[in-house]
Amino acid sequence: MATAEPDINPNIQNSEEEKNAASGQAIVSPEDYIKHPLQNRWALWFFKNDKSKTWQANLRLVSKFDTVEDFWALYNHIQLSSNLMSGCDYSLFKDGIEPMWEDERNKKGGRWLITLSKQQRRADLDSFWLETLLCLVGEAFDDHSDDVCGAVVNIRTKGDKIAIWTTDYENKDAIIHIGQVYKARLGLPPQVILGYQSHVDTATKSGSTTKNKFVV
Ligand code: MGP
Repeated sequence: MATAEPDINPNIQNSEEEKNAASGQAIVSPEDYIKHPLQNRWALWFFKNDKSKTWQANLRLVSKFDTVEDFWALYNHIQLSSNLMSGCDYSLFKDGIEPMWEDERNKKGGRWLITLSKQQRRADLDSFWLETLLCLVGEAFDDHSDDVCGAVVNIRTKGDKIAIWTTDYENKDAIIHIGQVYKARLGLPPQVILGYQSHVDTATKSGSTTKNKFVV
């Protein structure tokens, strides 16, 4: 009578592995050669402040990636933010969104802004920026990750800045969730207050500060 028992007699039926070993072929599992896909394709941009050019002309696309491996290859290849000259920026945005207020997905949007003291360039800048990148590529904001457009680090003598840009300053639930998760991921204590500002307000501000639409 036929049974459902597998034939486990090694003398009768060699496994694929044994057959390959006998024929000298290497065993390669798909894990070894298939890169790990990210949910989104991302584009890294670099801004270098050349005062003879317009703001937009100073912005350059560096590279795009959509796998974990290609993210690390790019990250390990480029300078740390703390080594950039003052006036430079890195921006990481979803493919198809330009890292500027004018883009369709940014023009009604805003940003959670981290302002760093001069001392924090040495202490926190690189780790905060890496954590920001990991929040983006790892889609850390649950159902609200779709609201994320990208992130920017500004290297400035007066104090560096890091921000996560979201698509709509009226999407309160998404903005608050993103702000709370981001603050926790950076390990910021409760007494540090993060502010969210619309790009419209930033672009039209008259003084040195822009009013916060939300805080966490
Ligand atoms: P910035 O580089 O974001 O900050 O904007 P910075 O250098 O710290 O200056 P501050 O004003 O915040 O103290 C500097 C200037 O770059 C802005 O005033 C704009 O002229 C220009 N700029 C910045 N962004 C993000 C944009 C943008 O998205 N579009 C355009 N057209 N200009 C921008």
